[in-house]
Amino acid sequence: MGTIRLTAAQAMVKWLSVQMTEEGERFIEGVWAIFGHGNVAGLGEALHGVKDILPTWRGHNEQTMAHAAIAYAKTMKRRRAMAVTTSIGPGATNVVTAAALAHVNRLPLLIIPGDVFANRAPDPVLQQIEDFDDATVSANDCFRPVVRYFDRISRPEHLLTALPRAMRVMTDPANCGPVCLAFCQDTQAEAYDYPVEFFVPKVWYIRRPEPDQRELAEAVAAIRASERPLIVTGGGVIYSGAEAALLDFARRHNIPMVETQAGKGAVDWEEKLHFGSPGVTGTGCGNQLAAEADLVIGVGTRFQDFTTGSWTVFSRPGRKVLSINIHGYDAGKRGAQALVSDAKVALEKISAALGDHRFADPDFAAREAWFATTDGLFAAPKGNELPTDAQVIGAVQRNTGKDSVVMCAAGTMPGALHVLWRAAQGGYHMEYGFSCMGYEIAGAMGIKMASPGKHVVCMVGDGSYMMANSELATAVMMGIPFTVVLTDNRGYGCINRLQRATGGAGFNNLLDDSYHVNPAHIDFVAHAGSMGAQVVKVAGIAELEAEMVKAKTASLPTVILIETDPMPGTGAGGTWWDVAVPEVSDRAEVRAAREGYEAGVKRQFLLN
Ligand SMILES: Cc1ncc(C[n+]2csc(CCOP(=O)(O)OP(=O)(O)O)c2C)c(N)n1
Ligand SMILES: [Mg+2]
Repeated sequence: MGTIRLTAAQAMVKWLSVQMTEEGERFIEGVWAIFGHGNVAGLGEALHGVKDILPTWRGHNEQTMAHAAIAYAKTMKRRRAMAVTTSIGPGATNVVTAAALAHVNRLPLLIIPGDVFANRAPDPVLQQIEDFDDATVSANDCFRPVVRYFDRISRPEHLLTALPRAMRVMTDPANCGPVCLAFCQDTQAEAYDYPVEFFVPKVWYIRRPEPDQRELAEAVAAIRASERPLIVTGGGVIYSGAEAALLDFARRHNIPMVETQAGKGAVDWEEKLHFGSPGVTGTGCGNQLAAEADLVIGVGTRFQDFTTGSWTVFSRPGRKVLSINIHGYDAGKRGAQALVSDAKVALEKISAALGDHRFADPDFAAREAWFATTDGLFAAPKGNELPTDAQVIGAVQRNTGKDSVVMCAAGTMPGALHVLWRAAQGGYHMEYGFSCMGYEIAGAMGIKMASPGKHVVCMVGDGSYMMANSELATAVMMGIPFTVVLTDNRGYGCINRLQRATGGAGFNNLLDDSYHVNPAHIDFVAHAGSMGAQVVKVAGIAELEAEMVKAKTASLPTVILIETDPMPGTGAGGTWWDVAVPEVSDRAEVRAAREGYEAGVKRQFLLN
């Protein structure tokens, strides 16, 4: 077929623009870019050349551009992704946090930071860190522990091996995660005669690994031998597209389900066998089932400490854990019985083998009682007191339908939403693997890009808003509307409560408890408004409800600001969480908290 002479940067974007999904779409939807000397001349020129095929978008912060890309990929169930390109130095290291976020959440993200000169001619180039002892180290080496594939492109022909490897990782259901192709600045601009067949369009199928026969038979036997199994639904169910298979499985065999943060929304909350969530942010009825289960069937879950109450909630003596997971790393955790497989295939095969085997009814009355409790928590305050987070959630819940997606990442809201939010199928997006403050605004933008037909509702605390909000201006500029419910409780409310629960004095969390010369006053209305968003401050729950309705049809991002009480927690559900309390302290409160802590530690199962 011959060759085509292109710069390495031109070859990279040409190749990316023909990597396709089974549905006939480009796998890389577009490229977020902030240019600097490390990428403007090489990659920048190349992106301009393909801008009508592979779009480039300009953000305001490399980390949050990557958050938008990650939220997009999560919403697309990992079937499509976005790229982020940065200059060398600070632009690149700004993405390290986001790379870690994508890594822990097992989400695809293509990171293309500029890198130092391969030929070393101008060394040290602006922003080169200069390792005294290792000439091959650059700032981009920070990515190594937080990406699933790292490569440094220091010759144009490296792309012939690096790019297919990058795509393989991003489309591999077991090893899926972020990829970093650190692109030397001079190499980007260097021409090479690439084989023409390198650019033939390629379709990337996401495989569905079948279970091993022996592991499958043993899983079926374990389920048959149990009396009170409980399904723990993780995010893997959603990535596998196993939602319907799971529902069939649960209904056919009458097995109750609880959902992790990543798994929430796999099954509509109205399903009778759906008992909410387990663990630290678990529902009362879900944790009751967790305590009684003799077999915990994890499906696509990492068994993170919030799910397991730091390994205290599955407390029935002799109970077993069966972990159905696409990766052996998760399937074998804590001595669990492993079934390494795609979730959908595994559930279908187990169900076929179980035939008409049915379990006794779970305690449906406990489920009803739970929803009655949360109705009470959702009710608006009677007097003039500041609303709680639960009351804000109630108001948002009453004014959003099954076509909405509620999203969040850090603060009080993730826990409160996990335990209280009644999610329609596909209506919940929580980044609770890294729980990264500052994911919210950019993440909401990414979700809306992936699902323009949905009403995206971003719940964000004042602390997380202050950490990263500038993509609000990007969303305005790109005409991407979503609703931001900004709860201002004047500080890091959840950590203040955690501090007090561990015996600490209120210190350095709420604004008023922190060192200050002048009392903090942040004018969020002016702040968000200055970026072009529609902003309204509401006086209470009734006004919040009215503004939620208006925001749904807005063509601009809308920020609804509401002042809330930092002190109340969720008010129901939950379990112990392992947060180490000091063993010695002058404070009596700490000593008392330590006693409670030691009692909790005694309940932990270190091995299944
Ligand atoms: C980047 C980052 N830094 C620190 C934390 C630890 N952390 C978790 S929640 C939180 C405070 C969140 O405050 P805010 O967004 O106002 O929520 P609130 O609990 O007050 O509703 C902090 C500091 C984190 N999750 N992410
Ligand atoms: Mg706050």
